[in-house]
Amino acid sequence: MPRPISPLLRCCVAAALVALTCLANAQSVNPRAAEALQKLKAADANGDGMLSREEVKDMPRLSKAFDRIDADGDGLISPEELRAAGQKLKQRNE
Ligand SMILES: [Ca+2]
Ligand SMILES: [Ca+2]
Repeated sequence: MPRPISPLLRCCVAAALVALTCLANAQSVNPRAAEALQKLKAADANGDGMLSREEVKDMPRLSKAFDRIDADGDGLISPEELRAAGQKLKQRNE
C-alpha cells in the first residue's frame, strides 16, 4: 500500500509551485523590454547586435533620443544601452 504524501511534503510542493509561478510572471511582466529587444533585432540591418543612427532612422522616437541612449557616445546603441534607457523611462513613469 502506498504511503500517503505527508502534509509537509505537500506544503513544500505547493510553495515550489507558487515560487515557479511568480518567476514565470516576473518574466512576462516585462513585455516592453522583450518588445524593445525584438525591435532592435528587426532594425539591426547588418546584424551586429548594435543600432546605428542609420538603422534607427525609421524610428523617430529612438532616432530623437539616440544621443541620450548612446551612453558611451560611440555612435551605436547596444542592447545594454537600450535596456538602461528603457529602465530610466520606466522609473520616470512610476
Ligand atoms: Ca547594426
Ligand atoms: Ca554606445
